[in-house]
Amino acid sequence: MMMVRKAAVAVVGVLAAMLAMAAPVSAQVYGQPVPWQMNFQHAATPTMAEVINFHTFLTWLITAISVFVLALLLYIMWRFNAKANPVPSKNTHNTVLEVVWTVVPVAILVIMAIPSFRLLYKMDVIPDAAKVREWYPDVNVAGTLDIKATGVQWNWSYEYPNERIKFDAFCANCFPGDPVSPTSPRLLETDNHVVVPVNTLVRVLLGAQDVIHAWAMPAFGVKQDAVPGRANETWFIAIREGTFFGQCSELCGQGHGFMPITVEVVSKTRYDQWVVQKRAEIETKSGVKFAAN
Ligand SMILES: [Cu+2]
Repeated sequence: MMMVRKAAVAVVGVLAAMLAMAAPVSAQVYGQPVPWQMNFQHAATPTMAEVINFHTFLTWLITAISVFVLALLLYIMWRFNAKANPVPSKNTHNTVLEVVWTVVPVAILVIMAIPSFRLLYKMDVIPDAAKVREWYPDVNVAGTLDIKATGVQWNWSYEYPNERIKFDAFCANCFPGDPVSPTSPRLLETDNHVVVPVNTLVRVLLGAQDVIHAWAMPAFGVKQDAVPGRANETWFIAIREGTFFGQCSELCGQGHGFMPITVEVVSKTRYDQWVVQKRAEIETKSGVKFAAN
């Protein structure tokens, strides 16, 4: 009896933990992996919301297919075993059946391919604000921002060309003794955050200084290679404020695990303050004043 009670408590505990993982997150979102996580991180962009929906759709589809195949197998074991069916059929062909088992899987693949290619297209093409509104009518596009990210062995360098801001982002807690906290997870926190305003179409131009890196941000549904000598691009529009963590996702050498990406999504007001602050920082460091514009 005691064992049963213990098992029941364990099951309830696991279910509660799973529910807690699925529960909506607080206002201050930290897009980062959690222990025992089984699903994606919460979507912070409409693209990621679409990726999650597509994944859910595929999961149901493959579950239905697996259950159907299992049912067929069980039926055959029950109906056509040597005892139940002592005289086996001598049939070798059945044209109708063969057409069905070819056409139905092809139809299923087409059903999967259409939303898949539609989503891939949206992720690949850099849209303008009007296009984003057309794709995601619920999203309020407040403006655009261009960022240049360069992969370097082993850190990311960022440039905001229109704001004339430039900085490097190194891992802030990759090494023994570095400070780690729940809001500053190990191997994910950088000393300089990429700060972007919420509801803004951010276009990211990607390059690399030495070898291939990849700029990946799971909560944004973004993963794009940064290739030396080649300009790649990607985009996102974050619709939730918070701090989000990603990593270089192309094996780039021994320091590959130590070049995380931290993106802070803030209000437009806070972003404008950050730009002023960052420029002042750059002026102090370089001793050169920005020309008034
Ligand atoms: Cu890497």
